[in-house]
Amino acid sequence: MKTLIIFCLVAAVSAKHEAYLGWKSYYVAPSTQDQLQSLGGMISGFDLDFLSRAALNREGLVLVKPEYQSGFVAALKNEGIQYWVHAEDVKAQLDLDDQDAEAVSRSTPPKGEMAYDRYQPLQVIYDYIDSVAKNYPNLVTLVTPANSYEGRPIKYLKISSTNFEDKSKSLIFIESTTHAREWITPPVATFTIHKLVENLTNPDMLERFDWIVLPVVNPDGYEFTHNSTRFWRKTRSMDHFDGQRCPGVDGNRNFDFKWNTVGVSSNPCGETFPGGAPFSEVEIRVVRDILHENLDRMVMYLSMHSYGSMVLYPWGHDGTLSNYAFAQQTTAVNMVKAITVRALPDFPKYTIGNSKLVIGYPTSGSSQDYAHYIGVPLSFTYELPGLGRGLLGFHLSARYIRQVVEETWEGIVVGARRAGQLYGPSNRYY
Ligand code: 0X9
Ligand code: ZN
Repeated sequence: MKTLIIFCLVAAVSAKHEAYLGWKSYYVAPSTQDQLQSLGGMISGFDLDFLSRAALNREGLVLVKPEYQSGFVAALKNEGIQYWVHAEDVKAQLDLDDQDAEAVSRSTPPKGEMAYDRYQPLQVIYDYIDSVAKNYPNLVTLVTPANSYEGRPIKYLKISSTNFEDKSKSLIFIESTTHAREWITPPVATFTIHKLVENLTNPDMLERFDWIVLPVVNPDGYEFTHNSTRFWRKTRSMDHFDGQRCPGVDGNRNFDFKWNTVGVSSNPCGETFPGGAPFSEVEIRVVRDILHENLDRMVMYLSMHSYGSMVLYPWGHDGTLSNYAFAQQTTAVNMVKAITVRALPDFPKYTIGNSKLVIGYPTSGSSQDYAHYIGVPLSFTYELPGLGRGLLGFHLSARYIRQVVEETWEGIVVGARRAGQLYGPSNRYY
């Protein structure tokens, strides 16, 4: 009996991440704008899945399925794009990552508390949100506007020292985990809540601003990455047929701005499938509704993603700049300066700029562009720090979570101040 149990345990461990048998991951380092663009052009042909976006002289990390590896390598050679193998065996690397995570921490925080020494499952995040709302009723309102496709509640917090009643205050909206696998993003959101409610070291953040923080836009996908497929990116909706049934829509292609025009996959099984219609996804309608309901006071919107150490701004579909680009650029520079003061020396430096120009490929239907299009003056996509040369594994090791959330908070504070100065009540010139 004992032998049988041990056998079953071993079998269960080795069966994990089986979907990635034979997959490889590559670092790719384009060194000219032409190379960056041709790399972008290879995405659909080789069904590339970028875990970390490449930029000029900034290597990206890309997952490649077995059937495309030789063609992809040949195309890189043909274009003269520098590359090297990151993991010969993606499944084996994922197993190693799991061991690393275990080595950092095995403990679950007490119910209602948050810890930053491991990536937390959805329930821990939700227990934390619930308990903050319960313990600080004068500052925090919990909102559950809808359930996800699979029926999980989508929860966000409204944080305000004046119960959202002082309409002269500016408002900042932060959301994360549209992309399920980007596990460093919910800790950044919960740490923001912590710094606004439980550990207010920057009181002007509450005196001058109201906040909306939505830590998990895509709870179904997030659970799926924990329980089944580590690199799941999309939602889990099942509304789309294409001969075969493929679940999921890329939430960051589902907004109604230039929807389904560029930088999308028309194949429902593709990673950047934009859905059957704009706002087809209930999770994305929640983000849309928050934007519209608070538009008159919203001075800054931050959409948290990973990886790449980048702060990006509109327009993503064609690389042109909006009239607010100078303010976006200077705000991003200020945020990044504040982050850099606190950053670890061996982490990649942040890159700032227009999203298409920085990552070399267009995106349509993104939240960043939609928010700006409807009138939020400062709208940014953060690609949080993660992998870089010398950092192994597939996601930021849990030992760096605290570092990233703390440094990112410094950027948020500076960004909020700048947003208030530029577009706050006494200075609304938009
Ligand atoms: O492709 C995306 O949606 C973002 N990168 S990620 O690796 N997190 O998937 C980048 C989006 C940048 N472009 C716009 N926001 N328009
Ligand atoms: Zn993302």
